[in-house]
Amino acid sequence: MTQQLTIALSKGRIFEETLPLLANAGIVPTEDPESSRKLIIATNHEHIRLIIVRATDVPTYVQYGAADFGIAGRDVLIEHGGEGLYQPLNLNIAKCRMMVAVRQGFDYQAASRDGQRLRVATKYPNIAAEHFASKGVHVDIIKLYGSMELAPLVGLSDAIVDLVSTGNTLKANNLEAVEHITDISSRLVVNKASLKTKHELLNPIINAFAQAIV
Ligand code: PRT
Ligand code: MG
Repeated sequence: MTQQLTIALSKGRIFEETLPLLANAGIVPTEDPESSRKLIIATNHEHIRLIIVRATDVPTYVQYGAADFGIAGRDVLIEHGGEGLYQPLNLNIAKCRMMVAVRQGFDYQAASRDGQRLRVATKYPNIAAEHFASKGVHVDIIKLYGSMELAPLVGLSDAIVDLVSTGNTLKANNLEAVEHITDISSRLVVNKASLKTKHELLNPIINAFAQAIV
C-alpha cells in the first residue's frame, strides 16, 4: 500500500511563506485555504495532503501523528515543549521578535528594579515566566489568548510579552518595546515515528525545504 503524507499548516503568514518551500519539493496545493473552507486540502500529489489547523495546534497534530510533519513558530514550540517532535530545520520564515512592551511613559526599569510585582499579560506564560525568573523580577502572569496589546491600556497588566514584527501594532496602541527576549522564526517539525516509517517519502521533502531556505 502506498503511504500517505499529511502536512499540518496554519493559515496566514506561515501558509504564505511555506508555499515556495512546498513548490521546491514539487508540492502544489489544489486550493487556497484563505478562500476555501476546507480543512483538508489536496495537493498535486495523490498521496500528500495538507491539513489547516490553528498555529498553536500544529505541534499537537504532529506529536500524535495525525500529521507527519508541520511548520510552527519557535514561540509555539517553546510553549508546547516539543515532546515527540523532531525539529530538523529552521526555515527562517515568519520572523519576528519576542518582546516585553509597556504603555509609553511607564517606567519599566524602575518598576522591575524596585522589587515590586509586575503584572504581565501574555499568550506565552512559559516564555514570560522563564524570562523574568532569569532576571530575578517577580511577576504575576495573566494568560490571554489574543490582543495582548489591550491589557496595559485598560489596567489589566503593567506589561505584555508578545511578538513584534513591524512594531506598528505597538505604536498604534501607544505602547513601546522595552526588552528583547528572543528572535523567533518557524521550524519544520516532524513526527518521530513518521521519520522512521516514512523516511523514503519524507527525506526528499526535508532536503528540498533545506535547499529553499533563504
Ligand atoms: O491569528 P491566530 O489567533 O489565528 O493565531 P496566531 O496568531 O497564533 O497565528 P498567526 O498566523 O498570526 O501567527 C503564526 C506564527 O507567525 C506565530 O506563531 C509566529 O511564530 C509568527 N509571527 C511572525 C507572528 C508575527 N510575526 C506577528 N507579528 N505572529 C504574530 N504576530 C502578531 C503579534 O502577536 C502582534 O499582535 O502581529 C502583531 C504585531 O505585528 P506588528 O507588525 O504590528 O509588529
Ligand atoms: Mg495572529
